[in-house]
Amino acid sequence: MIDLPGHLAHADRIVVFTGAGISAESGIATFRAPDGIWAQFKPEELANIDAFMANPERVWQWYQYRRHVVESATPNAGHRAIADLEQFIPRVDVVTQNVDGLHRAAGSTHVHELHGSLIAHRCLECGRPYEIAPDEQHVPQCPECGGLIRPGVVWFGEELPADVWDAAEAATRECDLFLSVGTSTIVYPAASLPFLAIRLGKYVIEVNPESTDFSRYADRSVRETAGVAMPQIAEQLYALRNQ
Ligand code: BJW
Ligand code: ZN
Repeated sequence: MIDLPGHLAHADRIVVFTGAGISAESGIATFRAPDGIWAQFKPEELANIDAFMANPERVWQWYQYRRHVVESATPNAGHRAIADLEQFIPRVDVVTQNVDGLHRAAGSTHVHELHGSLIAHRCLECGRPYEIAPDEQHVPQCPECGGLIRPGVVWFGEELPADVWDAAEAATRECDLFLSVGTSTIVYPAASLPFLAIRLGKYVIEVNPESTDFSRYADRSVRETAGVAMPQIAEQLYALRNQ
């Protein structure tokens, strides 16, 4: 059992900040593990605009493959425990770096997708959203301006969507408890949020089977997978509020 301090009985606003590790138990590979997405493909080769411009078809195929993986994945016990927090915590903001949509699929309602979505697409030229066909094998072109259609994710060197970032930062400033779950905490500006929470004196719990650059700053490090730890944390918070 994970013992949490009694003052968390009054945690009415919780931020759950997540990375690829929360979806590992749904069968979606993380990025930086030895068998992860980038063991074969380096981010600088695929997850940036230069790579797309140099070889749009190659980048498109890679995202097409990942979209298929995500479409057949379902939320795991970690996603579900986070969604269940809404049953007894007045406000739960999920700030995710993930592009797989599994937090919404699990039922979380305040989800801030910092790095966009694998399912959304837009025109590279005019920015209009574009609905892709289920099996779009080649890079489509925008019916309005002829521009190439790109995945709606945030690549290296690109700004995060300003409205999403502002909401994530505001939620961090206003929360009583900040959970950092399944992230290596190395990609910025997202990784600055747990550090901001610490600077503001929030209680911060990290859930990760491995230690990270952030671990020594966290008030509590839980060395477990999200699928094991999150249901226990949710259960503890429920017990604290109802004792
Ligand atoms: C488990 C588990 C289980 C396993 N349970 N846990 C210095 C040099 C060069 C660039 C920079 C620099 N400093 C800062 C930058 C900028 C750059 C950056 O941060 N680079 C760093 C790598 C150094 N950032 C950007 O470019 C960002 N934009 C920006 O800064 O804009 C301003 C600007 C604009 C113009 C010019 C200059 C500045 C944008 C970043 C976008 C990141 N996008 C990606 C790809 C998305 C699309 C796609 O999916 O293809 O987002 S990168 C990739 O990493 C993805 C993830 O969201 C992100 C974070 O990874 P995450 O989620 O932490 O995954 P992993 O794999 O790293 O970790 C998984 C963890 O889970 C591990 O710790 C495991 O132990 C754990 N785990 N199983 C719980 N069961
Ligand atoms: Zn267009």
